[in-house]
Amino acid sequence: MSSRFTLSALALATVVVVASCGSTEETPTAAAPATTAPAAAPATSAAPAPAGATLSITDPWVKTAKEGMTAAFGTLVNNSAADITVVSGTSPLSPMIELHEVVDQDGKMVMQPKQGGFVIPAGGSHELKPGGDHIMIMDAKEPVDPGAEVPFTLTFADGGTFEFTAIGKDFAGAKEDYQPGMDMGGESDNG
Ligand SMILES: [Cu+2]
Repeated sequence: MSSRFTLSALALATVVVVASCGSTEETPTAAAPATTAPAAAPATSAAPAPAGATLSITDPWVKTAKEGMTAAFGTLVNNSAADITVVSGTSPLSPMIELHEVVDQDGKMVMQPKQGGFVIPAGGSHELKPGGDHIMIMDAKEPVDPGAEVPFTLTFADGGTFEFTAIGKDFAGAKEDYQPGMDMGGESDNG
């Protein structure tokens, strides 16, 4: 009896989380297991739910830019019981999207592709922020204005995907991190 209540509460909580993010997130409708949830599923066996249905992002935004390099940020939230690894991303804004980290290289902060991608722990979150991990847009084909809506698709290690829309936002701090002249970790292209 009590386990049923727990399951119902969990299912409800999941629905609420997805609904609350509806304005910024496109939830895939494929493979929604809600209508066929087994009533007596043992709580210990964590079924491999489709990752796309269990990841969400809080406050997704992309730094405004005229063209060229910029980056997208937000907090990835894993609502599932298994780690989620994001291995790549795409956006109509640019043919070249990379997952970057910022590291201290001899006292100088440089960004570089993050080996293994972004890992969002089960039930946890992973913050993408200026000066830290970010979704790198290498070659924006059009300007990102304040308030612009930029769609992104993230792909997981298991092949699942997650789509969200980031909003264009001015950002003054850490400007040097995202300028074309920045040291890209070995690739010297100083003008
Ligand atoms: Cu970068």
